[in-house]
Amino acid sequence: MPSEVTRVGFEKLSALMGRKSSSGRWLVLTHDNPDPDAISAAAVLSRLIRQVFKRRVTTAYGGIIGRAENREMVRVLGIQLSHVRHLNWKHYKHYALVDTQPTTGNNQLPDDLRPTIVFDHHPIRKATRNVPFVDVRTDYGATATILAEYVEASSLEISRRAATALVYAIRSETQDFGREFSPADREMYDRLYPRCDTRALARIQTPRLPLTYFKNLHEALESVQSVSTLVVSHLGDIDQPDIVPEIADLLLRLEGKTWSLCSGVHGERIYLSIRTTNSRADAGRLMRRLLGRRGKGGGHGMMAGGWIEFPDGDRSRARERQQALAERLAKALKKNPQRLVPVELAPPPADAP
Ligand SMILES: [Mn+2]
Repeated sequence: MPSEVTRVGFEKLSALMGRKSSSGRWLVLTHDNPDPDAISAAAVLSRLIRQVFKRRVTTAYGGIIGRAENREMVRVLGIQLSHVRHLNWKHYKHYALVDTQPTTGNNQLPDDLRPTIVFDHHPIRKATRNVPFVDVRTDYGATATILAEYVEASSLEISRRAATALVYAIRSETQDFGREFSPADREMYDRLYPRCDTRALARIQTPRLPLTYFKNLHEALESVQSVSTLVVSHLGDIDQPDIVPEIADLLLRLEGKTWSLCSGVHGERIYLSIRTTNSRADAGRLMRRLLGRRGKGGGHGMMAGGWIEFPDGDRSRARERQQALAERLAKALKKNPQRLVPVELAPPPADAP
């Protein structure tokens, strides 16, 4: 059943894992503020390493698992994840990056440590070419699909929990196949869906939401701006960066709009997300252009994320800088930045009688 590419990849991976040099502890690492794609793919790779290749392995992430859906997924499916701040890098002999690559600025792997394995679906980076085992498929909608194919190529049974995690990953990453995906994602989804726990899936998709979620949403709606088909919103201090892409997704659903930008302040950084309905766009490149040298970011054609650091940690002019970034995006999209003006969502209060 697995494709030729996966069959060959799995053989290569098995050969690597069979060598004596692959002994010692492994660390499987997601990108920061991991999404369902990164979480499920990392969990599945760890299971392969542990159960098929018989190596000791820890699954870890950096940042915050912020979205209520993602927290629910980890809780309901019992996914074991460690935060990197509780780990000692020296404790591990090998590192695997999942849904991210070296030098992207969105994972915690120290620059002087070279991963042994990279699984991803973002554009390949120069630094990835020196990695012993690489499977990067930019045409895939989800890294989860690649790892699910590896499980199929192995002797491992896909558990109900793993199937549920992978189905949710493919669904959320491709926005129910409304965004970039390949036939492989669709086929994998169809094979996995009958094996997943649909009640758990429903719970993951409609979790209880903390008050801060409504606070952020309110703030975002109060600060909507627009020029032609671009819609923008800025958030002040946020307690978890994941809210930024969530708002960007929501804004893009506004009728008549084809581009959205959301930004928010967290720690020493401004986080940004760009979304577009244009399937021929290159949002990732646009994001990198926007951020310049002070930031890091990237993405796919229709979605991108990144962050930019405050010079000298000076956060006092955050809003000004957020607005400048929005204006730069407007310009890049050939829209007049001066016409980026607030959108009134409710009529102004009627005059008192
Ligand atoms: Mn992904």
